[in-house]
Amino acid sequence: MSREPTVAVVGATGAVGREMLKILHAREFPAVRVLAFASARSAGCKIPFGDEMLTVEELKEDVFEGIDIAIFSAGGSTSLKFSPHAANAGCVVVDNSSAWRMDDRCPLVVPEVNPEHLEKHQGIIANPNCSTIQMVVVLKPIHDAVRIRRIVVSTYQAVSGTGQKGIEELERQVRDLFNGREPENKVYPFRIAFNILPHIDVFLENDYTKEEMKMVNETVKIFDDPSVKVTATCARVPVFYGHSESVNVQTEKKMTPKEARILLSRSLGVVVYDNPRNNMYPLPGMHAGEDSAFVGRIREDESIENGLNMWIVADNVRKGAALNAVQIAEELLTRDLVRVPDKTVFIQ
Ligand code: NAP
Ligand code: 3JN
Repeated sequence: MSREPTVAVVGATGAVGREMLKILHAREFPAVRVLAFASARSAGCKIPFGDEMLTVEELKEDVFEGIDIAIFSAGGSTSLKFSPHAANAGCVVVDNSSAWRMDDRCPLVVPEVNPEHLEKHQGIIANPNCSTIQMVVVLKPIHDAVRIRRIVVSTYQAVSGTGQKGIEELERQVRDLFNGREPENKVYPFRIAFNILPHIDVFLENDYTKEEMKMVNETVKIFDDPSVKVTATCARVPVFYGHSESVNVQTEKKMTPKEARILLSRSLGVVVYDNPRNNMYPLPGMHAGEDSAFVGRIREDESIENGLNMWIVADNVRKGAALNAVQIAEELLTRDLVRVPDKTVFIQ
């Protein structure tokens, strides 16, 4: 587009929305104006955007006129209700929820992995789940080189994945335990402080959780390759920021750990941090606040042919959500795709 866009952040008062505003400012996103929207509860509140304070406006169906890009992070039901109105007003939506991820009309994009999928967007673009994003950034170069047949992943996810309320629950429970009080479980079904819960999002018919099936289905869509088989176990751990993942892959052709380190050290968005003899491996407590996916503990799976094990860590609120969404908006600008080709696709 020939002029700088007007950008809206929807869900601007939330954990992800606030991070989006920080990232838009820090990366000097070329916006002529940035607007903040949330629910009626927050209308009139002020939130920081660089040195400015933005006044939060109530999200309504008719607010999108004149807005070029809306980055949504306000949950699935809000997105299902409001994104079609945005697209119908000619505003391109980048949505952080799961609402549109598996919809064939919506590209599901990680800019380092499949930016070309943006070319066919019809007004709504989906940002993958945080656990999927950090895994595919690391695995796509391996898939391109030696074809991944199967992925077995176990996650260790921070409480910030549950938003502000998850962060507050862990803080409160730790304080209560140290003060001899019985902690209350308001957000998770069991105590999260000094515990691990193998349960993220709701359980489905097949006894997997929805979070686990998001990882399975989103990975196949992003790789555009149904031959890749994925199985996942997702757990919540008492960490504030940074998701960790133990990932095992079986590939068609062999790749040694040394070859994987060389390949990944040249890959976009990936930092290889792998020197176990000197206690160098990625840690959520070390890499929170950073933009890359960090990979270490790369080693051969000696129990199978052509197997690799690795440990991947990334800041779930940044690369897992806010940063990836802002990078999608940047890529839309670079590719001159800030336009809605058919405004009636989502509203008939
Ligand atoms: P959060 O801290 O609870 O914030 C929720 C935000 O949504 C708030 O700004 C809230 O506004 C707003 N909101 C809620 N209902 C709304 C409505 N009816 N109209 C307008 N705004 C509304 O949650 P979060 O951690 O930031 O996450 C927000 C969403 O982002 C999640 O629900 C999820 O869909 C997505 N997310 C995605 C990933 C990922 O893996 N990519 C990771 C985390 C989150 P008020 O302050 O006014 O209530
Ligand atoms: O729990 C995590 O670590 C990530 C959570 C993501 C999330 C939280 C609430 C709703 C999502 C998501 O992005 O998949 C959703 C959603 O389904 O939109």
